[in-house]
Amino acid sequence: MYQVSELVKRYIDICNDPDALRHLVNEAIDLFREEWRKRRDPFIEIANRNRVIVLGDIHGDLGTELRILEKVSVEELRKEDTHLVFLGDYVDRGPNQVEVLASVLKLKLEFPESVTVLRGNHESTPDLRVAPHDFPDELIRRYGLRRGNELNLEFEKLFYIMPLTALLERSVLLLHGGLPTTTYDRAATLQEYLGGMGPTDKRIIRAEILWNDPIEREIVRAPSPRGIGYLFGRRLTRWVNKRFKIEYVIRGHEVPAEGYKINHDGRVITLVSRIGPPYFNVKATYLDLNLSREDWLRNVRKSIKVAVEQVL
Ligand SMILES: [Mn+2]
Repeated sequence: MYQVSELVKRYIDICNDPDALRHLVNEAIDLFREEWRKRRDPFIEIANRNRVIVLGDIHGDLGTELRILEKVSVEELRKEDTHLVFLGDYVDRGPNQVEVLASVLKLKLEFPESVTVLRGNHESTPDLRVAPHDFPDELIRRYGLRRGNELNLEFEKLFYIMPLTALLERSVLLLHGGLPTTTYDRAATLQEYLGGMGPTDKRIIRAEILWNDPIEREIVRAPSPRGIGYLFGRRLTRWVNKRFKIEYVIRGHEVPAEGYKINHDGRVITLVSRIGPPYFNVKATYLDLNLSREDWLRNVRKSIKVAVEQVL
């Protein structure tokens, strides 16, 4: 009986071997591609689990990742009793960005039915660039110019096909940034809302899911200070709730000082699962849902747990 954190500590050795790392990325590409092929919906469905753990942005903070994964046993994942959801932003800004991304991919490959790895806006591709983006520089620093650049191209291929959304028990939507606005009032199904009704929709929706943030105004959307995506308002969240029976949206993307924040009458929950510069949050959190309880849906907010607390 051992914990997932122990497994991760063994996994990260792979980061010292660029060939093994490249092999891992290619295996992950094959797996994501296969999953897209089998899936009809734009979202990943997660159902019939006793426990679901959700992590927000990690940004290279391996220490916090380990603190969270030491609460989960390997056995739980193996039995498909527990499901792990990662909300994206594995890389940039942190000391162990390669380790964090590699460990998450290894977990996905080892337990494909028990792990969901969503894309964040820092899983950047040439058509959707994030700045500052120090991941390519980190790859060059560690593996040299030629190998670093080769690896970066492989990672970009992977980022293109990473999934964007997951749906838990048909009532909790998991994504990195926020609810898309472009199919508001047009989509009749959640498939149309998240997958779009044409190729133009698809591109815009992808950017919105990765970049949007909630705002406490009675609107659908407003321009975002990020220069990409939108701020989505209470009216949009209410519409999504009424039309698609989505009770909660769990997302990362922002770094609340207390490790989490609540918007839109409790329906939008932001988690951050990292600590340290360049941010000033004093707590890192994660969500630990006990779905074997009949009232789990009413206790989502109470299922936010503190992983690390900064002692000043
Ligand atoms: Mn982000």
